[in-house]
Amino acid sequence: MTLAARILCRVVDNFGDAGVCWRFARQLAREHGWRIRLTIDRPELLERLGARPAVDAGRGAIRVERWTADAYLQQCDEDVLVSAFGAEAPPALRAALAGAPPRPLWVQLEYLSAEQWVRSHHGLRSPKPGDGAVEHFYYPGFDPCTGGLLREAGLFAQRDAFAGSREQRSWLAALGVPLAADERLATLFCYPQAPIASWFRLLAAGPRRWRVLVPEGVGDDALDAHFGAVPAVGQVLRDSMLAVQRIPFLPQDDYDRLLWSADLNLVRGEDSWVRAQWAARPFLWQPYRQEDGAHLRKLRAFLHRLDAPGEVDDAMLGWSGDADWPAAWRVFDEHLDALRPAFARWSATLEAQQDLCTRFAAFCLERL
Ligand code: TRH
Repeated sequence: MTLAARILCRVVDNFGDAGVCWRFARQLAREHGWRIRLTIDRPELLERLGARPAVDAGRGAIRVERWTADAYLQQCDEDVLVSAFGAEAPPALRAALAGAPPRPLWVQLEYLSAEQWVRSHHGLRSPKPGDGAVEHFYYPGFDPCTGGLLREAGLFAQRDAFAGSREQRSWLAALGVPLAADERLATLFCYPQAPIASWFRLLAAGPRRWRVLVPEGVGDDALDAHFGAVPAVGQVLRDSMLAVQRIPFLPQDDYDRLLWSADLNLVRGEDSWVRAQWAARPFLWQPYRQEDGAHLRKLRAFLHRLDAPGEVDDAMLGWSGDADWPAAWRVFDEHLDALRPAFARWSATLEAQQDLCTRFAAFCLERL
């Protein structure tokens, strides 16, 4: 049975909230035939991510609408109401959930974490004391007891056909990126707290040649500090063994292609983190910084699951300011080729599990 869902998304910061909601909407429509109404306060972000609601919906349908005044959000005619990342239903819509009507099923889509507690919280229902409305908690995660990870059907086959292909070479050439046997390629998507300046110094000193691709809007202060300039798109700045190339912020599907092309991906937040795992190549993840240090707990929980060699742990902790970064980088860099199989194995382990949208569709059908 195909369903209809309304997804509420309020962008807290950056691209992740919109990025995850768009991916989720697209896959439910395309692969499960759902009719989706995505109500989002900053729909212009979807355009930057390359979203094409009219053509991307496959056998389903996607309508994107701007969340303007709360007043027009009075009721939900769909089967499922998704509050993404804590997006509160406005008062009139919230009142319509009182007494837990059979429809809509009200689901809180939560942030991704590798922590153990996610297993016991996923799927819980919580009746509201005031009016009997019932919310259901859906936690993405890394094992079968959680809500899973967003992964489109056929993604790995696309990746494997692309990597090393002629198409890849011409795609990179169109982006202005040469592939050279004696130069490693990295992509850099991080928060400003990362030790970017220190990394540039380390890379410049060698011993290997690296080309670092930096999307617009990332690392501007560090670029300015190291090179005395913030490069324009397409520009390449050099310092000894290091070349830094500014690239445009790409549509999501092209960003995947980029991750499938690099020797190392530096990613952040939630969605780019997952995409780097699907690339089956070495990556360093920087979690979104939280004042109480919760981001480091999340990082450690993930490293525990990844169970990779110690140099991976040290490098990720160093990149997030919780280990000696220069020392960790030197070791990581030296062992990069040997570390690659560990990342490929991790990707394959996760592939063996059902993806988030398949689990989500079953979760809703069981409860409706
Ligand atoms: O943008 P982010 O920092 O978003 C974060 C996280 O979601 C975090 O969990 C949340 O708490 C915080 O915002 C408020 O990082 P994330 O999650 O990786 O999202 C980036 C999106 O941008 C992702 O969908 C990939 C996409 N992207 C492109 O499409 N093209 C690009 O060139 C790049 C660099 C990213």
